[in-house]
Amino acid sequence: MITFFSDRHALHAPAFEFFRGERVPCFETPARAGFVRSQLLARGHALREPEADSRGVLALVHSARYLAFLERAWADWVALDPGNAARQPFPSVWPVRTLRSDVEPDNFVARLGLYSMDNGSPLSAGTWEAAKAGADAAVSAARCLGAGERAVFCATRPPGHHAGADFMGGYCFLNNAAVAAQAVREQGCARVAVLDVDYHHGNGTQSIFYDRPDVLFVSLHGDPRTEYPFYLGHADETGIGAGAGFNLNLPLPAGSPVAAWFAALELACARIGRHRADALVVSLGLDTFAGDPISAFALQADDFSRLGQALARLGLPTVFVLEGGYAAAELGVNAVNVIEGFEQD
Ligand code: Q9C
Ligand code: ZN
Repeated sequence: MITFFSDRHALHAPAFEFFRGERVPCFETPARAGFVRSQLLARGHALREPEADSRGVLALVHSARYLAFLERAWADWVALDPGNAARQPFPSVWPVRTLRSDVEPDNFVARLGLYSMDNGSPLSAGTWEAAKAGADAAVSAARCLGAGERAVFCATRPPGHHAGADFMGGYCFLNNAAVAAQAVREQGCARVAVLDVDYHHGNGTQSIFYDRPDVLFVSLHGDPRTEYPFYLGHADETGIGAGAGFNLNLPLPAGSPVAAWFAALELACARIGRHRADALVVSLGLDTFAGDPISAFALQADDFSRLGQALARLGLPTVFVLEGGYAAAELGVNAVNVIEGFEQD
């Protein structure tokens, strides 16, 4: 399978995130991509540098003012104080209900809050470059499908599915899966399905396509009543306006057994089949693994092969986009198991 990988991912390397009021080392690290890369190479998969420029598609998925903020964010942070080059910015104020989000403040931390859903998406000097490389991979992958490829894997980080049209969140900045889906649409596919199998609901992807019938969004995830992102991902969210009926959430209780997860996957695949999609984008989160440090599903390494096989049976040109997964060494094995399971079927 064609696999896109850019070393530019490593430019996104914040040191800390917040957990229970304390600063802890980031879970979403450059080492994650290193484990995926070395497992791909060890099992004979060649890597390609993304060649597309995603700017045109990014403008269709994200707001202009969010993109402008993100591209300049680190420079603006350091311009406040040269000492900030060694500090991480975090938001501390957000425009929740009754506050205005239409006027962009001048204050940097206020703007960071405007464009963030949480304080859990740490920025570093190269965040824009790394995230942009991921979006470039997503567009490159869509072009491969346009050229007749059966499947492409974007082995990218940071992840993307929590990022909405105008906000970052959950370690995500640019929504690579949404970029891939939109780019596949630009390739002439009338109907696209996005299947999100990350442990966490893909709130950003859902919200980007919520009013659209051309992109079906289906997600399997930990119940948001107890799991991040908490404020979206319930079963009664089915789409709005022209998009009514084109959103399917399959939340499962934290701690659900593997059999329940695969039963939900079967429902997801049946819905995708009914969409008569021309292409599939998979938000490939691997934090459903039993050993994941921040999640609570129970998949084992060979379950990821089974996932790849089930996805292949949909018979669709497919873009895989890496999302979460924090059991670092096993991340590589599990990712390549999905890819090889898909190729085997
Ligand atoms: N410090 C993705 O998997 N909460 N994002 C973490 C532990 C946020 C996960 C709590 C989890 C976000 C792409
Ligand atoms: Zn996740």
